[in-house]
Amino acid sequence: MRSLRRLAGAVAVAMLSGPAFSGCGTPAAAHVMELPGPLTDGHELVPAPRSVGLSATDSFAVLPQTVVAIASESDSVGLVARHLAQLLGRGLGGDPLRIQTGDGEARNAIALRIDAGAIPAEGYELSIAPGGVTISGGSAAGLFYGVQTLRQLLPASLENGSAAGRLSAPAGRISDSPRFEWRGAMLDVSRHFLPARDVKRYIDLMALHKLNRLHLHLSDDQGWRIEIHSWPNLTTRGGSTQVGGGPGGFYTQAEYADIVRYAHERFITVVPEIDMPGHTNAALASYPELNCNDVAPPLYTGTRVGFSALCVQREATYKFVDDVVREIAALTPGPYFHIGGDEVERLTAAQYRGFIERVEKIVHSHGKRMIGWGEIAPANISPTTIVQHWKPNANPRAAVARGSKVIMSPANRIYLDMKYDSTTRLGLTWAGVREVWEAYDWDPAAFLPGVPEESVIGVEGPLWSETLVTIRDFEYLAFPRLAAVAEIGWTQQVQRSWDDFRVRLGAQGPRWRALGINFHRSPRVPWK
Ligand code: TNX
Repeated sequence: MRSLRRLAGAVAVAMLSGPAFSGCGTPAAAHVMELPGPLTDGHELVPAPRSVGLSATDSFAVLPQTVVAIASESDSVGLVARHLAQLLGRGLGGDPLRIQTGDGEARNAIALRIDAGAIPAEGYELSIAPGGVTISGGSAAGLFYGVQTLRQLLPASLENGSAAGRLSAPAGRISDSPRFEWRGAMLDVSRHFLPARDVKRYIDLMALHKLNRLHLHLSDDQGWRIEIHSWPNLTTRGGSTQVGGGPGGFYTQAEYADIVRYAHERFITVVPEIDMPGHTNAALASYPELNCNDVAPPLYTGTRVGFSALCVQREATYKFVDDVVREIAALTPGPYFHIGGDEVERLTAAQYRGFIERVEKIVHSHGKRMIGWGEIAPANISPTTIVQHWKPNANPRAAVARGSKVIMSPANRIYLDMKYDSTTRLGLTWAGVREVWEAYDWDPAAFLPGVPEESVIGVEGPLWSETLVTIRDFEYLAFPRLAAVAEIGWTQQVQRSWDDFRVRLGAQGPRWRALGINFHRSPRVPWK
């Protein structure tokens, strides 16, 4: 694997090195370069790009007078330009860099442009020369990913402005695009509530590694976390507690919309989940009429699963689902709505299937594409519905055979809430204890019989919060494993190997420290 990567890298350098990179020697020399630390095909990027050729000698220096050059500020390219100008300005310890619009030549500029014809939609080409940088994106999202790569080529001190005036990136060329369209992370904000500012921080950390889907688990037995105008008790009562009995919390619709906007500006699509028909105690406790016996159960602050279910034989239940999906869909520009569907023990198989099939129609009537956990696979769902695989020994192939795509979140690999080892203070162990190499070293397209590459839409790392209270707790279980999820989602399988990844992962240490991330120092990783 490693030699394959080296070969691919060498070919890339040979193909890409041009007059701008007079410092490039032979391909072997280009790999050696003067980047600090152990060799990793000449770069320390996570996720690894498709092809990289970096100069051993030449570099581009970012100065306070460096400009970000774009054709026009009006569109989403302007958004990326402002993001870059702020990132670099802050890194230099000052104001955002100046943004220059128009076609004129700019000296000492970082030029951003769209080249939709030649470059895949989420792809980019980054070319760095001593006199200037150009990032071409297949779309604004591709440009944004090119910006994240440039960021990782600059010193970690960029992240906290501690290297005023000394930011430089090696000259070279990178050509890149992702393997999968779905590169996701899930936050369980139900078992323990995370305020909007913490969700935004998680979004920032996702963006650094080119993740593009934030799945928010907004309801469960222990808490309902999003305001629904037509059913106000869901939050006033259902949102009033959490695991262990703390104060809970919820997002107003304005706060949720603000999270969605913040994610969108980082090219991350928010995927709202309302878990049903099970995992619904918070809703059942808020409205007696959702219960078959018209009696609202008490609020629940434990961690058992499977005991709750909506009254699926009542029409009122479907009015409830319709109202909730309608209000959330109206706040969510992304195309997806996740209906949960997991771990229902209180219904017959026929009742469960009937419910899922009817709810799918409701989701479609509000213009959204349905997603559900693996349990929905046997129902007669549309081929547009996406199944999220999680449970060991449960194969969604029935849905795959009917055309559905699968998000791969196998609990025994990338459930980020599993402990790293038996000594980890936070987390659970039901799917095993998982160090970062186990989270990294598998191929989503070769994991489940009957679920080939073309049926896999991507990967997602869920982070369940039974044991997590503060954002620092969430970070500790997510990092470094979330970076493994990001590379599984982005990097071609032939380019991936643990031996190579561990070195690049170790190189993230200074940047993660500069960002204040509370990360687990996994053994076998040469942390810098
Ligand atoms: C299983 S994953 C669950 C969650 C728990 C999680 C803990 C899934 C669809 N259901 O309700 O929080 O395990 O790891």
